[in-house]
Amino acid sequence: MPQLSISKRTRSTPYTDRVTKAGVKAYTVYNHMLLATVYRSLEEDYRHLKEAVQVWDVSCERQVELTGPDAGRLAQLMTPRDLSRQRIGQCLYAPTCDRDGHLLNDPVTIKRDEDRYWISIADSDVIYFAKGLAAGLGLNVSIQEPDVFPLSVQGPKATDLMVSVFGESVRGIKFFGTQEVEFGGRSHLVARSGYSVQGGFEIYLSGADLGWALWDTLMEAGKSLDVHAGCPNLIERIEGGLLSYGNDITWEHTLSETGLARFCQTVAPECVAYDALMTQTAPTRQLRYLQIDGPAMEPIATPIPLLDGQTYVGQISSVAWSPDYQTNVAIGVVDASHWSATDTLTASDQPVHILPGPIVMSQKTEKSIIA
Ligand code: THG
Repeated sequence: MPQLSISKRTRSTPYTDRVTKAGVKAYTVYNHMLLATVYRSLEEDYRHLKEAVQVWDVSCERQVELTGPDAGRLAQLMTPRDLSRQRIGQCLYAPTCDRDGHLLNDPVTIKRDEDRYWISIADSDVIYFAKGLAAGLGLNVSIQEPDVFPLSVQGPKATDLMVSVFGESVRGIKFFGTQEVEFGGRSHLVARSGYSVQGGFEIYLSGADLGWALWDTLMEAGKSLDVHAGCPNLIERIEGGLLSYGNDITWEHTLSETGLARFCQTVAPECVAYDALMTQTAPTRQLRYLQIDGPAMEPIATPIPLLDGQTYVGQISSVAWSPDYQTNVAIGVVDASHWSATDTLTASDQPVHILPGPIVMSQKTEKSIIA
């Protein structure tokens, strides 16, 4: 297999030394930064994530920090999701759209203060969009990538591990809520969030110099909980319906094609996409959660066609064999003409079924307690 040449452009993180020592087997590049994809094997990582607790280096979830009197205005220009009632310390999944209503990113936006926002981005250069809007509109705001490196703690034993390191108070953090914790003589933001549906936390480490200490402290404290280094798991995230920007959703898709319009029921008139979203017609294709009958399929590097007979009716962007559901789980975009198709769709000559939602619907218990 070809190797990935690592250099300054494929940025390392404050945890990379520990990730390497933990035996990482594969990396991807996300926001120009290393992101582990496999430690033991995709299936072993999956099983362990569902049973124990993992520490993930998700430094690549870079923060775009907006500071100044126009920070809130800029944050709202970038997303159709209404931020007007967002409380300080609250996280919101707030898709970024351009003036045509196309999706530029699907970040988590955190209101740190009245005039300070963190946009915790997926894999695209949101900072240029922010700087362009600020320059074009003459906004009074400073925009930078702060010295902040998220470390995620995910799995059913995540709360036990977090409590043992940061104390009982983190137990009280609700889904997409946050709290400040002290570590290494500095304050860091902790959120109940993360790119799995097993539940967990994200620690926004402030200051790269504390990376090894934070990693080692969590690993030491988690020994009795069978803690292991982990990473976003392809199988688990498809089962849970978590979308991957650049794979499942891209700038070629409109907000409604991605299904993320459900987070933007009230479109803020202040956002740049407002006119486009108000005048758009019904989508002719849309993202769907799929099941593909066996045999087990390998992960794909490029989309595969979704067919009805010989007719192209969409494409599959993510797929994995699910050991728990004993089927392939997938995400893809399907033409409107085939949203009700039953038993006629195929991909790679295997039968495809459209599901009403992610195959896992019941495990998201924490979501019932919205911050
Ligand atoms: N955490 C943080 N930043 C991130 C990610 C993250 N930036 C990049 C990427 N992940 C952004 N994409 C997502 C996708 C899904 C979710 C979060 C970020 C997510 N979705 C839940 C869902 O769809 O069920 C909950 C959404 C909600 O109810 O608001 O959590 O993981 N910091």
